[in-house]
Amino acid sequence: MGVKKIFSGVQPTGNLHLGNYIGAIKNFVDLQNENNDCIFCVVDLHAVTVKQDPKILKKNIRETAATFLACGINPKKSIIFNQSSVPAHSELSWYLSCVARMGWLNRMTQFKEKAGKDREKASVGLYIYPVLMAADILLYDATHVPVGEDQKQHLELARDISKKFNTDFEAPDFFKIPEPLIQKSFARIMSLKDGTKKMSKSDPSDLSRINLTDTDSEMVNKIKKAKTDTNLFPTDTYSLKSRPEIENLIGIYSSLKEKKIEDSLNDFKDQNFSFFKEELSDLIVEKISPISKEIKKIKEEKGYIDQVLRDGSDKANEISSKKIRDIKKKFGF
Ligand code: AQP
Repeated sequence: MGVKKIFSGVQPTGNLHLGNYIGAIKNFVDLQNENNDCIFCVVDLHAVTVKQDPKILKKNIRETAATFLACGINPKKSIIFNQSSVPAHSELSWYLSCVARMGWLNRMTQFKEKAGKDREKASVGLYIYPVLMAADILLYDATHVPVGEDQKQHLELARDISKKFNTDFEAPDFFKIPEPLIQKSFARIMSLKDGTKKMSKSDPSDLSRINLTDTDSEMVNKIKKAKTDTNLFPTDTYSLKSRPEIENLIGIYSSLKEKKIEDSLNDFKDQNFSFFKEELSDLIVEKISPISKEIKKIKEEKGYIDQVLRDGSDKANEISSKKIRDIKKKFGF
């Protein structure tokens, strides 16, 4: 297969965690190293769809960029920038919100989950979040978008918007129809405290997630306290269906070991959970500790993160301003 044009983003809404790493960033690095054209964005405009403290947001934008770099995204190979430094994202989002239909947005389950019961009080931005996401992707003619499973519906919407624009303006192929790249297994890492909820930056309990900035002892402690049950260690994948916390821990182990679930279960045959948890925390420390140390080092390099973001936004502005010029012509502006 030829070179793919990749776009993906991460919100600077707090410490990135093992779910972001396994579900998204690990995949970003692989795609980059397969020599695809990659753009990775710190999506700060998405972050402000819910209220943010400006000082904390500023820190989180730099921290997210540092995490990209520490995980292996190389600014010499990929474009790394923050969304608010490229005005074309907001501009295209407006044009596309005139193409997208209310009925399509009404179906978005993430809005329903995030807005909760008090939907009337949710920001309009939260409601049209998927339109901004479509703009992010279509602006760069991305052909493939690596995301966690939770973003699949938003990507389908981006495809629908792209098709409708191309039809409405009689411009077949003007926007690409982007393909989601969702990992077949381990696409959704769950909370360490509740196997039915996804691991999330905004979960009030820090024990629910492994942050990529955690120290070794914090990681070990969180795995020690991770919820399990009193039954014996599972021997087959079928029994995992009714044991979400166990399924999640074995999923994390298998993903980091790059093994099939069946083979991981075999590794721990006749063992107890405390032995498994020790092996799992050793593995997490082995994989995440170098990232955590690298994040710290990058943050101490004065001016480095700002320089990377500046260079990235120069490149992103150059590509996106050309596309905006063509889009404006289509509208008759
Ligand atoms: N638990 C997860 N398992 C697998 N993939 C995940 N992703 C997020 N959580 C998991 C994937 O990471 C990428 C970046 O996500 P994001 O930070 O932009 O948004 P999010 O999905 O809203 O992440 P959080 O942690 O749940 O943030 P908050 O709490 O702020 O809403 C995406 O590709 C996502 O699929």
